[in-house]
Amino acid sequence: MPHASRPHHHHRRRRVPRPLPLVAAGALLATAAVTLPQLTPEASAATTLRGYADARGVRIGAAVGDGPLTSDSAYTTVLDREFNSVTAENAMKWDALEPSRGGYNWAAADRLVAHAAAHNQGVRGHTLAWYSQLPSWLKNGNFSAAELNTILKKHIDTTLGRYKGKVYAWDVVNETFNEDGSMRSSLWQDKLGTGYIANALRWAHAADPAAKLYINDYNIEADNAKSDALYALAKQLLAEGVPLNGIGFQSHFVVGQVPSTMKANLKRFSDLGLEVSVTELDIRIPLPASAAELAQQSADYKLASENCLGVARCAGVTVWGVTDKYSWIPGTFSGFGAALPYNESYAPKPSYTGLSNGLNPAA
Ligand code: G2I
Repeated sequence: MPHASRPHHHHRRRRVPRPLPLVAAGALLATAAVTLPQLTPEASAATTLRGYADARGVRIGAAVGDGPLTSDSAYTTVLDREFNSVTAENAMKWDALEPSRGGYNWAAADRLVAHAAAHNQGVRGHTLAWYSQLPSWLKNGNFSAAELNTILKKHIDTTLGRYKGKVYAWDVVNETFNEDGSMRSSLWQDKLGTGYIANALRWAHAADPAAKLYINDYNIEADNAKSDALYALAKQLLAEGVPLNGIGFQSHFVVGQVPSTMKANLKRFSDLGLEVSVTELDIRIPLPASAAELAQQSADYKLASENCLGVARCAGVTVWGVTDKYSWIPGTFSGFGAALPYNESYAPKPSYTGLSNGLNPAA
């Protein structure tokens, strides 16, 4: 079976028939001759984030840290109830997978992939060729261009080979542009030139032909110099027959600042025939967050998710974490936080409702 980016196929494999949406079940109640599906726990899950996403055939994902995954059952309860997709927040980055040359550490990545399989969740793979979180043997190895090509191909072959059929989409390259649209300096760019992107996509396609292959970046949600440069690159790669399937819009926003051009910008990529996904959504607030800011954040979550889901080839939305308890924001943006749909005690915030309404076309 081809490996689909959308979750329908999971449902076909379910033992329990997929419950009808509650509205439809209510309509059926009126016609007494029809046997209702059993009200399984999944039926009440219709009003969860994943219930709405499943009903639309799209992904609602969360970035998952290995720490909370292995130590916090309140965390996994919410993760498994609300999300039909997971992304490793760090466990599939190069420094995590191959800390010493040839010395692989798959444990945390394997745990997440196994968890996802057990909870009927898809996995987004993150990430293969990036400037950051490279192991020091690679960063400081002074490799020639030929050696780096071999190393990158081996990394892609090994990683995609291990998870073949278990990862529905890969962020093959991550964060390749400067804000002005020029190519960002990185180990790959500096030694191999921009051609490494096409090579990485081709190698990834050969290693797992069913996985959707993405270029992922931040500050490309608006129509701006950076997204223009990415658009030109994407168009060129497609014209050259390079297996590029999608663009990931990270969407690390500040409250009240979802770009007004976001939907039109995603649409122009979708119109190229590419999938578009929001891959790392969070919306940070200066602390302490006021009620007005939390309400604005809720509207922002709704708008950001609708900006993607309202575009033809939107595959889904992933939030960069589940709860404010583990978010990367306070550690990086001093004085900011409260960026996610759940607070530190796992109470849903107004932003949960905003995201839920964004996923639910009837809201
Ligand atoms: O920076 C936010 C995201 C931007 N887009 C790419 C994503 O991969 C990136 O994720 C963040 C993680 O959320 C952080 O958790 O990437 C950071 C590193 O670039 C992650 O932080 C790192 C810490 O800096 C390290 O000190 C730590 O060892 O997490 C590592 C693992 O816990």
